[in-house]
Amino acid sequence: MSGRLIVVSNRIPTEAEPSGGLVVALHDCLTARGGVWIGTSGDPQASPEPKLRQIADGPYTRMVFDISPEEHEGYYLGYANSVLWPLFHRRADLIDLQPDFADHYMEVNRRLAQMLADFTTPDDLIWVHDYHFLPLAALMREAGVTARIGFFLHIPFPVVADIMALPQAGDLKTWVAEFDVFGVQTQGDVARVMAHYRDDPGAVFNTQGRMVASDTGMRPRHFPIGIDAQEFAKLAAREEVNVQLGMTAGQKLVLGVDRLDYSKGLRHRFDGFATYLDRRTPDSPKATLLQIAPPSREDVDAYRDIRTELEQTSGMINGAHAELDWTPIRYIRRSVDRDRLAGLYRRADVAMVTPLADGMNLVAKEFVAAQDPEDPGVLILSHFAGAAEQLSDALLVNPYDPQDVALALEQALVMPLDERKRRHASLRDNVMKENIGWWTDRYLTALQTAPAPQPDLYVPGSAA
Ligand code: GDG
Repeated sequence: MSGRLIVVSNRIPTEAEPSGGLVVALHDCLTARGGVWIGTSGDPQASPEPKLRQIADGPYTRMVFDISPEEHEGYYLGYANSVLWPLFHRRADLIDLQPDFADHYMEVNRRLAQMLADFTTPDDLIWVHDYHFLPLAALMREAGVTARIGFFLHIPFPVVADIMALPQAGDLKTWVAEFDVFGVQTQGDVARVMAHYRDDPGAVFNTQGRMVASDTGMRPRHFPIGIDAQEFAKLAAREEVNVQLGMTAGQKLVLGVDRLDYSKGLRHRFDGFATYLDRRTPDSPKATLLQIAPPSREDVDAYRDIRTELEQTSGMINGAHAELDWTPIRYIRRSVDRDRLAGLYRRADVAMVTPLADGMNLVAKEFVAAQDPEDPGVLILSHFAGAAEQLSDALLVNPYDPQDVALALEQALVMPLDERKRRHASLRDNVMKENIGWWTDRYLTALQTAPAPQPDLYVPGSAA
Protein backbone atom coordinates (compact mmCIF):
# COMPACT_ATOMS: atom_id res chain seq x y z
CA MET A 1 0.00 0.00 0.00
CA SER A 2 1.66 3.25 -1.07
CA GLY A 3 -0.58 5.77 0.75
CA ARG A 4 -1.59 5.93 4.39
CA LEU A 5 -4.42 4.09 6.08
CA ILE A 6 -6.75 6.74 7.50
CA VAL A 7 -9.43 5.55 9.90
CA VAL A 8 -12.36 7.80 10.83
CA SER A 9 -14.72 7.08 13.72
CA ASN A 10 -16.74 9.26 16.06
CA ARG A 11 -14.94 8.00 19.14
CA ILE A 12 -11.17 7.81 19.26
CA PRO A 13 -9.25 6.39 22.20
CA THR A 14 -7.35 8.94 24.23
CA GLU A 15 -5.50 6.43 26.43
CA ALA A 16 -2.39 4.48 25.34
CA GLU A 17 -4.06 1.05 25.77
CA PRO A 18 -7.72 1.47 24.79
CA SER A 19 -10.65 -0.74 25.81
CA GLY A 20 -13.97 -1.61 24.10
CA GLY A 21 -14.60 -3.94 21.16
CA LEU A 22 -14.41 -1.68 18.12
CA VAL A 23 -11.79 0.61 19.57
CA VAL A 24 -9.46 -2.27 20.48
CA ALA A 25 -9.91 -3.79 17.01
CA LEU A 26 -8.97 -0.61 15.20
CA HIS A 27 -6.14 0.12 17.63
CA ASP A 28 -4.60 -3.29 16.90
CA CYS A 29 -5.03 -2.85 13.16
CA LEU A 30 -3.37 0.58 13.14
CA THR A 31 -0.61 -0.52 15.50
CA ALA A 32 0.29 -3.30 13.07
CA ARG A 33 0.00 -1.25 9.86
CA GLY A 34 0.62 2.34 10.95
CA GLY A 35 -1.60 5.18 9.76
CA VAL A 36 -3.82 7.89 11.14
CA TRP A 37 -6.95 7.71 13.31
CA ILE A 38 -9.29 10.68 13.24
CA GLY A 39 -12.27 11.27 15.55
CA THR A 40 -14.10 13.87 17.63
CA SER A 41 -12.22 15.37 20.58
CA GLY A 42 -15.07 14.70 23.04
CA ASP A 43 -14.69 18.27 24.26
CA PRO A 44 -17.42 20.52 22.77
CA GLN A 45 -16.07 24.01 21.93
CA ALA A 46 -18.10 27.22 21.60
CA SER A 47 -16.71 27.92 18.11
CA PRO A 48 -14.95 24.86 16.78
CA GLU A 49 -12.01 25.39 14.46
CA PRO A 50 -12.18 23.53 11.15
CA LYS A 51 -8.82 21.92 11.90
CA LEU A 52 -7.46 18.49 12.74
CA ARG A 53 -5.30 18.46 15.85
CA GLN A 54 -2.74 15.78 16.58
CA ILE A 55 -3.14 14.37 20.10
CA ALA A 56 -0.69 11.50 20.10
CA ASP A 57 1.90 9.76 18.00
CA GLY A 58 3.31 6.26 18.31
CA PRO A 59 2.83 3.29 16.02
CA TYR A 60 0.09 5.45 14.50
CA THR A 61 -1.06 9.08 14.67
CA ARG A 62 -4.24 10.19 16.46
CA MET A 63 -5.96 13.38 15.35
CA VAL A 64 -9.14 15.01 16.61
CA PHE A 65 -11.52 17.79 15.67
CA ASP A 66 -13.96 19.71 17.84
CA ILE A 67 -17.69 20.07 17.60
CA SER A 68 -19.82 22.74 19.31
CA PRO A 69 -22.23 22.06 22.21
CA GLU A 70 -25.14 22.54 19.76
CA GLU A 71 -23.56 20.03 17.37
CA HIS A 72 -23.11 17.57 20.21
CA GLU A 73 -26.86 17.88 20.83
CA GLY A 74 -27.92 17.84 17.18
CA TYR A 75 -25.35 15.63 15.43
CA TYR A 76 -24.44 13.15 18.18
CA LEU A 77 -27.33 12.89 20.68
CA GLY A 78 -29.85 13.95 18.03
CA TYR A 79 -29.47 12.64 14.49
CA ALA A 80 -27.01 9.83 15.25
CA ASN A 81 -28.49 8.48 18.47
CA SER A 82 -32.14 9.58 18.45
CA VAL A 83 -32.86 9.11 14.73
CA LEU A 84 -30.43 6.73 13.00
CA TRP A 85 -29.77 4.38 15.94
CA PRO A 86 -33.47 3.61 16.68
CA LEU A 87 -34.35 3.52 12.97
CA PHE A 88 -31.55 1.08 12.12
CA HIS A 89 -32.52 -1.08 15.14
CA ARG A 90 -36.15 -1.46 13.99
CA ARG A 91 -37.49 1.05 16.51
CA ALA A 92 -38.90 3.71 14.19
CA ASP A 93 -41.43 4.40 16.98
CA LEU A 94 -38.60 5.88 19.08
CA ILE A 95 -37.18 8.30 16.55
CA ASP A 96 -37.17 11.95 17.48
CA LEU A 97 -37.24 14.10 14.34
CA GLN A 98 -36.18 17.65 15.08
CA PRO A 99 -35.33 19.84 12.07
CA ASP A 100 -31.96 21.04 13.37
CA PHE A 101 -30.72 17.48 14.07
CA ALA A 102 -30.17 16.78 10.36
CA ASP A 103 -28.65 20.25 9.84
CA HIS A 104 -26.06 19.68 12.57
CA TYR A 105 -25.35 16.17 11.29
CA MET A 106 -24.67 17.48 7.79
CA GLU A 107 -22.64 20.41 9.10
CA VAL A 108 -20.29 18.19 11.13
CA ASN A 109 -19.90 15.80 8.19
CA ARG A 110 -19.30 18.68 5.75
CA ARG A 111 -16.64 20.25 7.96
CA LEU A 112 -14.92 16.89 8.40
CA ALA A 113 -15.10 16.22 4.62
CA GLN A 114 -13.28 19.48 3.95
CA MET A 115 -10.66 18.78 6.63
CA LEU A 116 -10.09 15.35 5.07
CA ALA A 117 -9.90 16.87 1.58
CA ASP A 118 -7.12 19.15 2.85
CA PHE A 119 -5.33 16.33 4.67
CA THR A 120 -5.47 13.32 2.34
CA THR A 121 -3.68 12.41 -0.88
CA PRO A 122 -5.11 10.29 -3.74
CA ASP A 123 -3.05 7.27 -2.63
CA ASP A 124 -4.46 7.17 0.89
CA LEU A 125 -7.00 4.55 1.89
CA ILE A 126 -9.82 6.06 3.93
CA TRP A 127 -11.87 3.78 6.18
CA VAL A 128 -14.95 5.38 7.72
CA HIS A 129 -16.79 3.75 10.63
CA ASP A 130 -20.43 3.77 11.51
CA TYR A 131 -23.65 5.70 11.23
CA HIS A 132 -22.22 9.01 12.47
CA PHE A 133 -20.58 9.55 9.08
CA LEU A 134 -22.90 8.13 6.41
CA PRO A 135 -22.72 11.22 4.11
CA LEU A 136 -18.94 11.52 4.35
CA ALA A 137 -17.96 9.95 1.01
CA ALA A 138 -20.55 11.97 -0.94
CA LEU A 139 -19.33 15.17 0.74
CA MET A 140 -15.67 14.26 0.24
CA ARG A 141 -16.25 13.63 -3.46
CA GLU A 142 -17.88 17.08 -3.69
CA ALA A 143 -14.77 18.46 -1.98
CA GLY A 144 -12.61 16.83 -4.66
CA VAL A 145 -11.24 13.74 -2.84
CA THR A 146 -10.28 10.99 -5.30
CA ALA A 147 -8.83 8.45 -2.85
CA ARG A 148 -10.64 5.16 -2.18
CA ILE A 149 -13.17 5.56 0.60
CA GLY A 150 -14.63 2.56 2.41
CA PHE A 151 -17.34 2.39 5.04
CA PHE A 152 -18.17 -0.14 7.70
CA LEU A 153 -21.57 -0.15 9.38
CA HIS A 154 -21.38 -1.74 12.84
CA ILE A 155 -25.16 -1.77 13.33
CA PRO A 156 -27.87 -3.48 11.24
CA PHE A 157 -28.94 -1.96 7.90
CA PRO A 158 -32.68 -1.20 8.12
CA VAL A 159 -35.54 -2.63 6.08
CA VAL A 160 -36.93 -0.43 3.30
CA ALA A 161 -40.25 0.12 5.12
CA ASP A 162 -38.43 1.62 8.10
CA ILE A 163 -36.15 3.79 5.97
CA MET A 164 -39.26 5.58 4.74
CA ALA A 165 -39.53 7.10 8.24
CA LEU A 166 -36.33 9.02 7.55
CA PRO A 167 -36.92 12.41 5.90
CA GLN A 168 -33.51 11.92 4.22
CA ALA A 169 -34.42 8.48 2.80
CA GLY A 170 -33.50 9.58 -0.75
CA ASP A 171 -30.20 11.07 0.39
CA LEU A 172 -29.31 7.81 2.13
CA LYS A 173 -29.13 6.18 -1.31
CA THR A 174 -26.53 8.67 -2.48
CA TRP A 175 -24.62 8.52 0.79
CA VAL A 176 -24.29 4.73 0.63
CA ALA A 177 -23.55 4.59 -3.11
CA GLU A 178 -20.62 6.99 -2.91
CA PHE A 179 -18.46 4.62 -0.87
CA ASP A 180 -16.18 2.34 -2.88
CA VAL A 181 -16.88 -0.50 -0.46
CA PHE A 182 -19.98 -0.38 1.74
CA GLY A 183 -19.24 -2.96 4.42
CA VAL A 184 -21.91 -4.46 6.67
CA GLN A 185 -21.88 -7.22 9.26
CA THR A 186 -24.04 -9.95 7.67
CA GLN A 187 -25.48 -11.36 4.47
CA GLY A 188 -28.88 -10.24 5.74
CA ASP A 189 -27.59 -6.67 5.82
CA VAL A 190 -26.28 -6.97 2.25
CA ALA A 191 -29.75 -8.08 1.13
CA ARG A 192 -31.33 -5.10 2.91
CA VAL A 193 -28.90 -2.66 1.26
CA MET A 194 -29.74 -4.13 -2.17
CA ALA A 195 -33.47 -3.97 -1.43
CA HIS A 196 -33.12 -0.26 -0.78
CA TYR A 197 -32.14 0.22 -4.44
CA ARG A 198 -34.37 -2.46 -5.96
CA ASP A 199 -36.97 -0.16 -7.49
CA ASP A 200 -34.53 2.52 -8.47
CA PRO A 201 -33.93 2.69 -12.26
CA GLY A 202 -30.57 4.32 -11.51
CA ALA A 203 -29.28 1.26 -9.71
CA VAL A 204 -28.64 -2.13 -11.28
CA PHE A 205 -26.47 -4.71 -9.59
CA ASN A 206 -24.40 -7.13 -11.65
CA THR A 207 -23.73 -10.72 -10.61
CA GLN A 208 -20.80 -9.67 -8.42
CA GLY A 209 -23.15 -7.37 -6.53
CA ARG A 210 -21.58 -4.22 -7.98
CA MET A 211 -23.91 -1.36 -8.77
CA VAL A 212 -23.18 -0.92 -12.46
CA ALA A 213 -25.92 1.20 -14.02
CA SER A 214 -25.07 4.23 -11.94
CA ASP A 215 -21.68 5.83 -12.42
CA THR A 216 -20.45 4.60 -9.06
CA GLY A 217 -18.91 1.19 -8.49
CA MET A 218 -20.36 0.72 -5.03
CA ARG A 219 -20.55 -2.78 -3.72
CA PRO A 220 -22.22 -3.79 -0.45
CA ARG A 221 -20.34 -6.70 1.12
CA HIS A 222 -20.49 -8.43 4.44
CA PHE A 223 -17.52 -8.54 6.79
CA PRO A 224 -18.61 -10.08 10.12
CA ILE A 225 -16.47 -8.46 12.80
CA GLY A 226 -14.48 -10.76 15.10
CA ILE A 227 -12.57 -10.49 18.37
CA ASP A 228 -8.99 -11.13 19.45
CA ALA A 229 -10.10 -14.60 20.49
CA GLN A 230 -6.72 -16.08 21.47
CA GLU A 231 -5.93 -13.18 23.74
CA PHE A 232 -9.38 -13.24 25.30
CA ALA A 233 -9.20 -16.99 25.92
CA LYS A 234 -5.87 -16.54 27.73
CA LEU A 235 -7.20 -13.68 29.83
CA ALA A 236 -10.31 -15.68 30.80
CA ALA A 237 -8.30 -18.76 31.82
CA ARG A 238 -6.07 -16.57 33.99
CA GLU A 239 -8.94 -14.68 35.66
CA GLU A 240 -11.19 -17.67 36.34
CA VAL A 241 -9.95 -18.26 39.87
CA ASN A 242 -10.28 -14.60 40.85
CA VAL A 243 -14.05 -14.36 40.53
CA GLN A 244 -15.86 -14.72 43.85
CA LEU A 245 -19.62 -14.84 43.54
CA GLY A 246 -20.74 -16.21 46.89
CA MET A 247 -23.03 -18.76 45.21
CA THR A 248 -23.82 -22.04 46.92
CA ALA A 249 -22.90 -25.43 45.42
CA GLY A 250 -25.23 -26.52 42.64
CA GLN A 251 -26.36 -23.01 41.79
CA LYS A 252 -25.92 -22.18 38.12
CA LEU A 253 -24.64 -18.90 36.76
CA VAL A 254 -26.44 -17.39 33.78
CA LEU A 255 -24.65 -14.30 32.48
CA GLY A 256 -25.82 -11.26 30.51
CA VAL A 257 -23.44 -8.43 29.51
CA ASP A 258 -24.83 -5.52 27.55
CA ARG A 259 -24.64 -1.76 27.33
CA LEU A 260 -27.89 -0.50 28.81
CA ASP A 261 -29.65 -0.08 25.46
CA TYR A 262 -33.20 -0.86 24.34
CA SER A 263 -31.86 -2.77 21.33
CA LYS A 264 -30.30 -5.38 23.65
CA GLY A 265 -33.71 -6.78 24.71
CA LEU A 266 -33.02 -6.72 28.44
CA ARG A 267 -36.63 -6.43 29.56
CA HIS A 268 -37.60 -9.31 27.26
CA ARG A 269 -34.68 -11.33 28.66
CA PHE A 270 -35.91 -10.73 32.21
CA ASP A 271 -39.40 -11.82 31.11
CA GLY A 272 -37.97 -15.01 29.60
CA PHE A 273 -36.03 -15.67 32.79
CA ALA A 274 -39.18 -15.07 34.88
CA THR A 275 -41.02 -17.62 32.71
CA TYR A 276 -38.23 -20.10 33.41
CA LEU A 277 -38.66 -19.43 37.15
CA ASP A 278 -42.45 -19.91 36.90
CA ARG A 279 -41.94 -23.28 35.18
CA ARG A 280 -39.37 -24.58 37.65
CA THR A 281 -40.01 -27.79 39.58
CA PRO A 282 -38.33 -28.53 42.93
CA ASP A 283 -35.64 -30.53 41.05
CA SER A 284 -34.77 -27.79 38.56
CA PRO A 285 -31.38 -26.13 39.00
CA LYS A 286 -31.34 -22.86 40.92
CA ALA A 287 -30.07 -20.44 38.33
CA THR A 288 -29.01 -16.89 38.98
CA LEU A 289 -29.07 -14.40 36.13
CA LEU A 290 -26.16 -12.00 36.63
CA GLN A 291 -26.86 -9.06 34.36
CA ILE A 292 -24.11 -6.50 33.88
CA ALA A 293 -25.41 -3.40 32.14
CA PRO A 294 -23.18 -0.32 32.08
CA PRO A 295 -25.29 2.76 31.28
CA SER A 296 -24.80 4.58 27.99
CA ARG A 297 -26.22 7.70 26.30
CA GLU A 298 -27.98 8.79 29.44
CA ASP A 299 -28.77 12.19 27.89
CA VAL A 300 -31.23 10.51 25.49
CA ASP A 301 -34.78 10.05 26.91
CA ALA A 302 -35.30 6.51 25.62
CA TYR A 303 -32.26 5.36 27.63
CA ARG A 304 -33.62 6.81 30.88
CA ASP A 305 -36.93 5.01 30.30
CA ILE A 306 -35.30 1.59 29.90
CA ARG A 307 -33.30 2.08 33.10
CA THR A 308 -36.46 2.61 35.16
CA GLU A 309 -38.24 -0.27 33.44
CA LEU A 310 -35.44 -2.74 34.22
CA GLU A 311 -35.16 -1.75 37.84
CA GLN A 312 -38.89 -2.32 38.31
CA THR A 313 -38.94 -5.60 36.41
CA SER A 314 -35.95 -7.15 38.23
CA GLY A 315 -37.36 -5.99 41.59
CA MET A 316 -40.72 -7.62 40.86
CA ILE A 317 -39.16 -10.90 39.72
CA ASN A 318 -36.91 -11.12 42.77
CA GLY A 319 -39.82 -10.21 45.05
CA ALA A 320 -41.82 -13.14 43.66
CA HIS A 321 -39.05 -15.76 43.46
CA ALA A 322 -36.12 -14.99 45.81
CA GLU A 323 -35.34 -17.31 48.71
CA LEU A 324 -33.21 -16.72 51.78
CA ASP A 325 -30.12 -18.14 50.07
CA TRP A 326 -30.94 -17.30 46.47
CA THR A 327 -31.47 -14.09 44.51
CA PRO A 328 -32.60 -15.06 41.00
CA ILE A 329 -31.60 -11.79 39.28
CA ARG A 330 -28.46 -9.89 40.18
CA TYR A 331 -28.55 -6.71 38.19
CA ILE A 332 -25.41 -4.56 38.13
CA ARG A 333 -25.90 -1.22 36.43
CA ARG A 334 -22.27 -0.25 36.05
CA SER A 335 -19.18 -1.32 34.20
CA VAL A 336 -17.01 -4.20 35.39
CA ASP A 337 -13.33 -4.16 34.49
CA ARG A 338 -12.30 -6.26 31.53
CA ASP A 339 -10.21 -8.84 33.42
CA ARG A 340 -13.01 -9.57 35.84
CA LEU A 341 -15.50 -9.72 32.98
CA ALA A 342 -13.34 -12.36 31.27
CA GLY A 343 -13.33 -14.40 34.50
CA LEU A 344 -17.12 -14.15 34.74
CA TYR A 345 -17.53 -15.37 31.16
CA ARG A 346 -15.31 -18.32 32.00
CA ARG A 347 -17.28 -19.13 35.15
CA ALA A 348 -20.74 -18.80 33.55
CA ASP A 349 -22.76 -21.94 32.80
CA VAL A 350 -24.94 -20.13 30.29
CA ALA A 351 -24.74 -16.78 28.48
CA MET A 352 -27.96 -15.08 27.42
CA VAL A 353 -27.32 -12.89 24.39
CA THR A 354 -30.82 -11.96 23.32
CA PRO A 355 -30.89 -8.61 21.50
CA LEU A 356 -33.96 -7.53 19.54
CA ALA A 357 -31.59 -6.17 16.89
CA ASP A 358 -27.80 -6.13 16.84
CA GLY A 359 -25.20 -5.61 14.12
CA MET A 360 -23.00 -8.44 15.37
CA ASN A 361 -22.69 -8.71 19.19
CA LEU A 362 -19.17 -9.23 20.46
CA VAL A 363 -20.32 -10.52 23.85
CA ALA A 364 -21.45 -13.79 22.21
CA LYS A 365 -17.97 -14.28 20.73
CA GLU A 366 -16.18 -13.31 23.95
CA PHE A 367 -18.23 -15.87 25.90
CA VAL A 368 -17.33 -18.63 23.44
CA ALA A 369 -13.62 -17.72 23.50
CA ALA A 370 -13.60 -17.61 27.32
CA GLN A 371 -15.11 -21.05 27.95
CA ASP A 372 -13.11 -24.11 29.01
CA PRO A 373 -13.33 -26.47 25.97
CA GLU A 374 -13.32 -29.48 28.32
CA ASP A 375 -16.38 -28.28 30.28
CA PRO A 376 -17.97 -25.50 28.25
CA GLY A 377 -21.06 -23.44 29.02
CA VAL A 378 -23.94 -22.93 26.62
CA LEU A 379 -24.66 -19.89 24.48
CA ILE A 380 -28.29 -18.79 24.08
CA LEU A 381 -28.35 -16.43 21.12
CA SER A 382 -31.07 -14.33 19.52
CA HIS A 383 -31.94 -14.87 15.87
CA PHE A 384 -31.68 -11.08 15.59
CA ALA A 385 -28.00 -10.81 16.52
CA GLY A 386 -25.74 -10.60 13.48
CA ALA A 387 -23.60 -13.26 15.19
CA ALA A 388 -26.37 -15.82 14.62
CA GLU A 389 -25.28 -16.16 10.95
CA GLN A 390 -21.89 -17.53 12.06
CA LEU A 391 -22.79 -19.08 15.44
CA SER A 392 -25.61 -21.34 14.36
CA ASP A 393 -24.59 -24.05 16.87
CA ALA A 394 -25.73 -21.84 19.73
CA LEU A 395 -29.28 -22.35 21.05
CA LEU A 396 -31.03 -19.85 18.81
CA VAL A 397 -34.11 -18.16 20.26
CA ASN A 398 -36.81 -15.65 19.47
CA PRO A 399 -36.24 -13.02 22.17
CA TYR A 400 -39.82 -11.75 21.88
CA ASP A 401 -41.20 -15.12 23.02
CA PRO A 402 -40.65 -15.71 26.76
CA GLN A 403 -41.64 -19.41 26.42
CA ASP A 404 -39.00 -19.97 23.75
CA VAL A 405 -36.35 -18.27 25.90
CA ALA A 406 -37.40 -20.24 29.01
CA LEU A 407 -37.28 -23.56 27.14
CA ALA A 408 -33.81 -22.79 25.80
CA LEU A 409 -32.67 -21.97 29.31
CA GLU A 410 -34.05 -25.26 30.64
CA GLN A 411 -32.26 -27.10 27.85
CA ALA A 412 -29.00 -25.22 28.44
CA LEU A 413 -28.96 -25.81 32.20
CA VAL A 414 -29.21 -29.59 31.88
CA MET A 415 -27.36 -30.11 28.60
CA PRO A 416 -25.11 -33.22 28.71
CA LEU A 417 -21.35 -32.66 28.53
CA ASP A 418 -20.91 -34.29 25.11
CA GLU A 419 -23.51 -32.01 23.50
CA ARG A 420 -22.01 -28.95 25.20
CA LYS A 421 -18.58 -29.92 23.91
CA ARG A 422 -19.81 -30.56 20.39
CA ARG A 423 -21.65 -27.26 20.13
CA HIS A 424 -18.84 -25.31 21.72
CA ALA A 425 -16.14 -26.82 19.48
CA SER A 426 -18.02 -25.64 16.41
CA LEU A 427 -18.60 -22.15 17.82
CA ARG A 428 -15.00 -21.86 19.01
CA ASP A 429 -13.70 -22.89 15.62
CA ASN A 430 -15.52 -19.98 14.05
CA VAL A 431 -14.60 -17.43 16.71
CA MET A 432 -10.90 -18.38 16.53
CA LYS A 433 -10.73 -18.41 12.71
CA GLU A 434 -12.88 -15.43 11.84
CA ASN A 435 -11.14 -13.24 14.39
CA ILE A 436 -10.31 -9.57 14.37
CA GLY A 437 -7.20 -9.98 12.20
CA TRP A 438 -9.24 -11.91 9.62
CA TRP A 439 -11.83 -9.11 9.60
CA THR A 440 -9.40 -6.23 9.08
CA ASP A 441 -7.42 -8.09 6.40
CA ARG A 442 -10.55 -9.05 4.55
CA TYR A 443 -11.94 -5.52 4.63
CA LEU A 444 -8.75 -3.73 3.66
CA THR A 445 -8.05 -6.15 0.81
CA ALA A 446 -11.53 -5.45 -0.56
CA LEU A 447 -10.99 -1.71 -0.32
CA GLN A 448 -7.51 -1.79 -1.83
CA THR A 449 -8.69 -3.85 -4.77
CA ALA A 450 -11.97 -1.97 -5.36
CA PRO A 451 -12.16 -0.37 -8.84
CA ALA A 452 -10.88 3.22 -8.95
CA PRO A 453 -13.54 5.69 -7.74
CA GLN A 454 -15.75 7.27 -10.41
CA PRO A 455 -16.03 11.04 -10.53
CA ASP A 456 -19.84 11.48 -10.73
CA LEU A 457 -22.25 11.50 -7.83
CA TYR A 458 -24.96 8.87 -7.80
CA VAL A 459 -28.39 10.44 -8.30
CA PRO A 460 -31.29 8.24 -7.17
CA GLY A 461 -33.90 7.53 -9.82
CA SER A 462 -31.81 8.54 -12.84
CA ALA A 463 -30.96 5.66 -15.17
CA ALA A 464 -27.41 5.85 -16.53
C1 GDG B 1 -21.61 -2.11 18.32
C2 GDG B 1 -22.81 -2.86 17.67
C3 GDG B 1 -21.24 -4.73 17.13
C4 GDG B 1 -19.89 -4.49 27.92
N1 GDG B 1 -20.05 -4.28 29.24
C5 GDG B 1 -18.81 -4.14 29.76
C6 GDG B 1 -17.88 -4.26 28.72
N2 GDG B 1 -18.55 -4.48 27.61
C7 GDG B 1 -17.92 -4.72 26.29
C8 GDG B 1 -18.16 -6.13 25.83
C9 GDG B 1 -17.98 -5.97 24.31
C10 GDG B 1 -18.49 -4.55 24.08
O1 GDG B 1 -18.49 -3.88 25.33
C11 GDG B 1 -19.92 -4.55 23.55
O2 GDG B 1 -19.90 -4.94 22.21
P1 GDG B 1 -21.23 -5.43 21.48
O3 GDG B 1 -20.83 -5.92 20.14
O4 GDG B 1 -21.87 -6.47 22.30
O5 GDG B 1 -22.21 -4.18 21.42
P2 GDG B 1 -22.17 -2.60 21.03
O6 GDG B 1 -21.46 -1.81 22.07
O7 GDG B 1 -23.59 -2.22 20.81
O8 GDG B 1 -21.33 -2.52 19.67
C12 GDG B 1 -22.58 -4.37 17.76
C13 GDG B 1 -20.11 -3.87 17.65
O9 GDG B 1 -20.43 -2.47 17.56
C14 GDG B 1 -18.81 -4.11 16.89
O10 GDG B 1 -19.00 -3.98 15.52
O11 GDG B 1 -20.97 -6.10 17.43
O12 GDG B 1 -23.65 -5.05 17.10
O13 GDG B 1 -24.03 -2.48 18.28
O14 GDG B 1 -16.62 -6.02 23.96
O15 GDG B 1 -17.22 -6.98 26.45
N3 GDG B 1 -16.55 -4.18 28.91
C15 GDG B 1 -16.11 -3.96 30.19
N4 GDG B 1 -16.99 -3.82 31.24
C16 GDG B 1 -18.32 -3.92 31.07
O16 GDG B 1 -19.08 -3.78 32.04
N5 GDG B 1 -14.80 -3.88 30.41
